[in-house]
Amino acid sequence: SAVPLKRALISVSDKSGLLDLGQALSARGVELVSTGGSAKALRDAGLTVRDVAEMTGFPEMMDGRVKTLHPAVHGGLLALRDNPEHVAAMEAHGIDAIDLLVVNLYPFEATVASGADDAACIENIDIGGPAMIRAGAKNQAFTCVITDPEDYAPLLAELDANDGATTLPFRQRQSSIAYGRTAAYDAAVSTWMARFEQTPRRIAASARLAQTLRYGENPHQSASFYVDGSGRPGVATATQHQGKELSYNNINDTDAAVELVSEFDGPTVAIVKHANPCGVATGSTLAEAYTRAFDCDRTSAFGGIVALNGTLDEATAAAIAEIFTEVVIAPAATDAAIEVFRRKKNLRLLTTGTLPDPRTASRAMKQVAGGWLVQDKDAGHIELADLKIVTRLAPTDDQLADLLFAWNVAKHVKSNAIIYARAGATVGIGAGQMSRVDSSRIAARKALDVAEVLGLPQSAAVGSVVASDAFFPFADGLLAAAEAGATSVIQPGGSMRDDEVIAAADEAGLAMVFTGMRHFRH
Ligand code: 93A
Repeated sequence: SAVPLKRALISVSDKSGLLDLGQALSARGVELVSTGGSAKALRDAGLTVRDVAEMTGFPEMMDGRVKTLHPAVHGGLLALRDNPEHVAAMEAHGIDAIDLLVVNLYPFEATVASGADDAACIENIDIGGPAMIRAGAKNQAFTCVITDPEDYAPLLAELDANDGATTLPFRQRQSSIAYGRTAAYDAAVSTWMARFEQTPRRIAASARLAQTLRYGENPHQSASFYVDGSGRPGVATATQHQGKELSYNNINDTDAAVELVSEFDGPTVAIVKHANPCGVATGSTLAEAYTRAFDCDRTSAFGGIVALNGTLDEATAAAIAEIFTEVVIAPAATDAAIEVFRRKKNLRLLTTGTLPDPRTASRAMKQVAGGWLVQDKDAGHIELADLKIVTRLAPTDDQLADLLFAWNVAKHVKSNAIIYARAGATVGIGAGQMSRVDSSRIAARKALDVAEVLGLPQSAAVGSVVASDAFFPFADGLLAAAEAGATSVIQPGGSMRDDEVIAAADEAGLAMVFTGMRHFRH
């Protein structure tokens, strides 16, 4: 089952590690065949490369849409070398066996995430790459497929350990990775395309009744839960490990909680009540993040929904179990964590497998009397580079990190949303007020409560950053935040009175950044 590696076809968009790999393969006497950009990169590094166009006898054409879609390539990937008919066909048509396929795909997901226009997204749907990956992965008896630069080193180790050959177990493992990759890739394409599909009528057509609920938002309302078949990870597709049935409000709140924590990379926990977070925090561990989130509003956290963006471990479960919690949702849970909850009969534990990507496009519907409002889900995302510093004073790096943290929380808080945050934890959240100043006041009030709970000498908002989901129409809201102790501000900007608001920020010694994006949520 060991197949000596004589010929490799390399076609990669992500060229990281390419030259080292090319050199290592060349040094082992492997013939390199490659597509345009990859061939050029290898050649520029002084390696000998055969163009795939020479192998197919066709030039790469139609802006690269057709490069490798040719029997000379697919025959070389799919031929069973121990099948005399296959071998005869290779000889008759001059097809060379391809022992190794190294492909990574056009960056479709990243292109969508960058907010590129439809034409650019479509051009980044890779056709030839997945076709080759699937062909090579099917022919795992002879062809080894590598789809991730992370697997270059294991490949070379495999060759070293097997006298320049690949073994069947290695190829089988790579095949499964390969199909995982093309499945995820096509799922991303389908999800992106589905944004055109999701009219209320089509959603209704694909909806499947998942659960008849005991009642709706209130006991006198009957209700049910439908899933839309999109497969988006979250409350609709989660596995429930224990506890009684989810209620209508549980599902609604759990959804808000999962979507919120999915915005963050490091260990992060959100506690949600009435579809708003009452505490969100990062930490060096999830247990620490939970405690910090809990400290933001210990009263409201009672009977809340806790969402984690990482695997629920025993320590975190033990901390959560100290108070009454309705639902805990995480991508996964350790056996020990599950064991901690087993005694808590009223607590529902859900795992989602993975987290939803907050940047994937989808549609959101809301019913009004006599109709539906349909819009893109708010997949807006702000990075450091998007921020515009508008005050004389610039935020420090720590403040910038907190500003982005608070901003990402604000996206998930009902408008008007005002969030005070410090060191990667909310210290005061003002939600759902008709006036922004009132939300500011509530958030500041909460920061005083936090100080009392933690025994701080002054408001927890002192030295904090503040995020506002929409612009401050007047300076008053901003000044209220400064008075509460905030030292730096993130907001969309775009008010008629921006100049006044910026002048007030300068006057108050605040650092302020504009995002240029609003996050209303109603
Ligand atoms: O446009 S394609 O779908 N048509 C093809 O025939 C094809 N063959 C390989 N894209 C195709 N590829 C992709 O080109 C590979 O999956 C890889 O991502 C990329 C490498 O191109 P280059 O070597 O020119 O940078």
